[in-house]
Amino acid sequence: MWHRYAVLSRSASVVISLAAIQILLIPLLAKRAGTVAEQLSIPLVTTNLHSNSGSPITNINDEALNDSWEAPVPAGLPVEINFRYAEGGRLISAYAFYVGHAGKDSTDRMPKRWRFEASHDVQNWITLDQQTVVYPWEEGETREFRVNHPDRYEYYRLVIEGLWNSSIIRINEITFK
Ligand SMILES: [Ca+2]
Repeated sequence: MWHRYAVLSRSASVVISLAAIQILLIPLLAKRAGTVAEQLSIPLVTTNLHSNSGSPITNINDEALNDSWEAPVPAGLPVEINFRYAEGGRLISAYAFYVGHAGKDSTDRMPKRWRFEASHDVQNWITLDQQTVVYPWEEGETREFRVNHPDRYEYYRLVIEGLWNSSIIRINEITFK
């Protein structure tokens, strides 16, 4: 603080212009920090399925619980949902599914059996978790699953091999932490 007083005693106008520069810089710096954080935390999401119109795959990780990703699943085809993070990747220690509020159109269309995998190069994948759901999904539920040996990866994917009771997949949101 001592130099602040020194500046103040020298010239009030210098203090005023310094304050003005700070006021101008603060929003610029905040915006830059926000952009970097977004690049790190928001992945590029893709799928091997053709999504229904109005229900794009990006709905699955858009922080909106009331919209959903939906797609018909051809018989015998494993569903892949791919998440790519910016260079440097991201550590994920748990993931969670959020179920919508549309009755069986939400609960029956949820996954039943899947693997959660990670990769550094899209060639070699390691299984971080695999699940077969035993308890029925409930409307509005958030169900979290923990990851074995969390580490920092650029690529993650869910390979879904079965749905609860439907040939259409619908997921409102997947979140990571
Ligand atoms: Ca959503």
